[in-house]
Amino acid sequence: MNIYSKCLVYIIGCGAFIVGSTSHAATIFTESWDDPSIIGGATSTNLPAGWLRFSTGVGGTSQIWHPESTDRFKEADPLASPADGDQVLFLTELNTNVFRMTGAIIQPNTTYTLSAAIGNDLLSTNNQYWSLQLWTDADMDRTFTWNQVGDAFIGQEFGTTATAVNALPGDWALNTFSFDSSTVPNLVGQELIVFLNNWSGGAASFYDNVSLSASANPVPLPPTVILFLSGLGALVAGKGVGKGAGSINVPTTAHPVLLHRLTVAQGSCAAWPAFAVRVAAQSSPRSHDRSGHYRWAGLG
Ligand SMILES: [Ca+2]
Ligand SMILES: [Ca+2]
Repeated sequence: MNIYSKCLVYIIGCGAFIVGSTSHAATIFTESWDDPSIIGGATSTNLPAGWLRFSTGVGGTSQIWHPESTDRFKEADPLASPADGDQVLFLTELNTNVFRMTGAIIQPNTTYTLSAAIGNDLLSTNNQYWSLQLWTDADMDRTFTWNQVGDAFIGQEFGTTATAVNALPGDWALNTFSFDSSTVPNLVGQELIVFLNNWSGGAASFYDNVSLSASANPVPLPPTVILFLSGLGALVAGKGVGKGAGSINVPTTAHPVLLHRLTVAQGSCAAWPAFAVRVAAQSSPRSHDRSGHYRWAGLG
């Protein structure tokens, strides 16, 4: 098999894998805290639609802020990426937080990703006590009632963990928390809740570009489809002379469009993509057996 044939088989084989594994993330919501708009330099306690307060620490605030000067962040009007727009969510003091009932009901075999730009401002001493949390409305009362009453904590990205990304002072960094519902199937059917917190007194947390998305987990192609695409690659590649053991049977009625009927003889390679390479290493069909199958003998 020349290098062209090998590449062709690999390309077709890879195509089979990509088709089988591609999924698209669907956005459930995004929040840039820019609506309603407030004047430069001002703060507002009016949260955007959909957001509610759960608790506010002593002396703390949960508010929208429109930084106009660059005393806290290096860029303002607009903010630097991965933040954007002019406004942010600003939380201060112990366990000051907001939550959002997402309306998203957890589906099976789906990965949910919560992401946000997290700011490290130039004036605060501690900006590392933020957290991106996912909960479910386990008691189904359509609001966030914490686990003391019955809602369920799924998990979080917390600012002091090793995987968290804390920006340099004056900058922003993107952080995410992902949850695969296939790992906790008992949560399927419950509503997702997004919870944003500032965990420590004397600390401040800045959030922008909060988003939640859902992506169906990849589903492997059925073996027959992989065989079809791999076998098609074998036919296109044609005259392989590579080494290989085993054989592959093809119905005598086979036509390239019917290659989904390919069956792998016992003992031949079944693992993909090795299978595709092995098939391509076979010669053109030489004979067929009594069961009506063409047979490519393994080549030495
Ligand atoms: Ca913003
Ligand atoms: Ca609840």
